[in-house]
Amino acid sequence: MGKIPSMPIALTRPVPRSIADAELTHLERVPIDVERAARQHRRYCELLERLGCSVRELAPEDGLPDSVFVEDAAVVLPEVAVITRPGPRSRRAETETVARALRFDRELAYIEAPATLEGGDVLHTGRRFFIGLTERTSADGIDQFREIVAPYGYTVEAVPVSGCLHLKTAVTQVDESTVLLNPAWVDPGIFAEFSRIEVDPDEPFAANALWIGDTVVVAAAFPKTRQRLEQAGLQVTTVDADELAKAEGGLTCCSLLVTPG
Ligand code: CIR
Repeated sequence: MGKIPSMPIALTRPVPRSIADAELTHLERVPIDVERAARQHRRYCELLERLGCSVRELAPEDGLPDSVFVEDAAVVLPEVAVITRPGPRSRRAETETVARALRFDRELAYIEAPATLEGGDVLHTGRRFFIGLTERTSADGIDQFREIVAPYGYTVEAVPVSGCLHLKTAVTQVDESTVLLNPAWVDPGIFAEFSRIEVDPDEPFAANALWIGDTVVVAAAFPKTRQRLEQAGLQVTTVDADELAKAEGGLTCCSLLVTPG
């Protein structure tokens, strides 16, 4: 009998009441409609379920303005979960509840002070990691990550990023052999072994797409990039995320995918 495919778990956390105070680095602060952001987030979670994820929602953390962006708090591999150390002080407490949620699924390892590392900088493909060297992820954070994962046979490459928050703001994987990227923010040459699709120049933030199973999720605000992906033969679906984007969050950052180990 064939192996029954096991669904990835998607950890999520609801939009906090304080999201208007979210950290911003490359965006101007504009008012955020909390109800609308929460509605978009619920639709996003429903979409994850439809795509075959088992959504496990953490308790809200209304006092932590960026707590909906759970991707940044951990990187989960089949062998270990690396609990990160986010750059901004305001985000550090987010990791405690994420670690607690993961402790029965995985052995935990920690990025230790003074190093910093955020999950949004970690692009995982097969046995390789590309990790953005950014304002949020320091060189010693990358070194610590490498030491944690090397015993399991993973390699780690540091990638310079400029003009955006995280590596995955600039590039994400959209199938086994293809990345979607914004060449203004990351050097496409680093991904020479992949087929590369560039975002439409009018849609710089479209590079943050979420690949689940045989579907690529793109924010509804990026129809031109969606078209490029479809022309490349990829199956694409969209979700509204423009209210969450005002807090400088994309699609990958609203879930932490845990593939059964
Ligand atoms: C921050 O600046 O930390 C949040 N406002 C946005 C984090 C987005 N995270 C991600 O893309 N992985």
